[in-house]
Amino acid sequence: MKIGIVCYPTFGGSGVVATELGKALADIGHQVHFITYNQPARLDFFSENLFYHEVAVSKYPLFDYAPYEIALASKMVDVVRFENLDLLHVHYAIPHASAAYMAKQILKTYGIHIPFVTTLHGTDITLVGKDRTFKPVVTFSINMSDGVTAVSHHLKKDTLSFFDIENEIRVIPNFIDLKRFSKKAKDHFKRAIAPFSEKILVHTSNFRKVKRTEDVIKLFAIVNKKIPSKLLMVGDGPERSMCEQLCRDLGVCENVRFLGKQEAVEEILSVADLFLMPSESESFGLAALEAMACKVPVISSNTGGIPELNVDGVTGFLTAVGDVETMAEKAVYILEDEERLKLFKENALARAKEFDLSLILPIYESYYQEVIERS
Ligand code: GMT
Repeated sequence: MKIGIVCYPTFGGSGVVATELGKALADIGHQVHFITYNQPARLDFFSENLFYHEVAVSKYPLFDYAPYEIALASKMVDVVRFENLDLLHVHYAIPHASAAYMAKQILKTYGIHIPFVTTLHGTDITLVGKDRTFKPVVTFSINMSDGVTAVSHHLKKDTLSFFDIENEIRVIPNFIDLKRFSKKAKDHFKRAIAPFSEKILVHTSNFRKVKRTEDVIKLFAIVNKKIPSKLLMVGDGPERSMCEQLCRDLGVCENVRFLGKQEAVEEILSVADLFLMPSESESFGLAALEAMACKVPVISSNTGGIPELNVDGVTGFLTAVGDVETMAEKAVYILEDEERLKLFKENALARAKEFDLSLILPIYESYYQEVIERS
């Protein structure tokens, strides 16, 4: 197949999933064309089956807001026409699904029929649940998609409750490439971070409010009083300075390191003993899956799609959003006993294997085929 993929080319989960999916499809012989405003973060190599088409938006003094959606739709029209694509797969409803709908209508005037699949990732739905501004366009573009997928059952349920959806939504969970995400020998790094064999806790995110990064610091401060430990904060975003101040207030600065945005997250996860995800909401929790693939158990909130991934008492623990005391208590329970920690680590990896790319890729492939055949 010749597939066009549209996504946000950033470190965000939806961009990562879209890029990894495109790379995997290219590896098995499909031709994949990425249509984005920047080279996707993990698409930094050459492959004969991978193509990248940049969406450039002109800036004119007249425009307070550059018309990105129109530039994107126009680029989709060009790529579909001149590269003879069979299908477009857009990740994130806003504005990718509505741009795909517009491109599809324009292409009809050239006598070209192109089906498009929309994958919902979470914030595109939950954001609209809170802010109704986008509701008519999102509802329409989901209903006009030739195929719709959601990354968890919880996200599907949320979508059906926020919008009037007539289309079927297929749940295809996110996946992990276990060839890349696996525990690596990084003893020198571990010694540098934790010279006295302290336990290493890790959080990775975009430091937005929804991630509740303050809870990470608060729960670590409790754990740190009981277990010699270090915390690595990976990523960057609006809440970072607040977290740095909180570390100063709670007196844990010397045990917390802010590493900023990192490409090779799997190397950091390779030295970790516990992953922390206290998010307010999370449609799937890809970062937790990445941790589990590197044999790291997860302390998370019991929200959104996380329970479909993290198994309470097996691969980690799930607690109510904001309950930092229980999160800390569960973290100590896992970390204080070496045998128990080992078991949780093995369970985390075993669970991650259920989301291996090799299992999820054929589901996408046959879904594409189904959409092409019926449209
Ligand atoms: O919240 C983020 O980390 C970014 C966001 C995105 O749109 O890229 O992530 C969403 O999509 C990921 C991939 O499907 C999911 O794993 C995240 O849970 C989801 N984020 C939220 O629902 C808050």
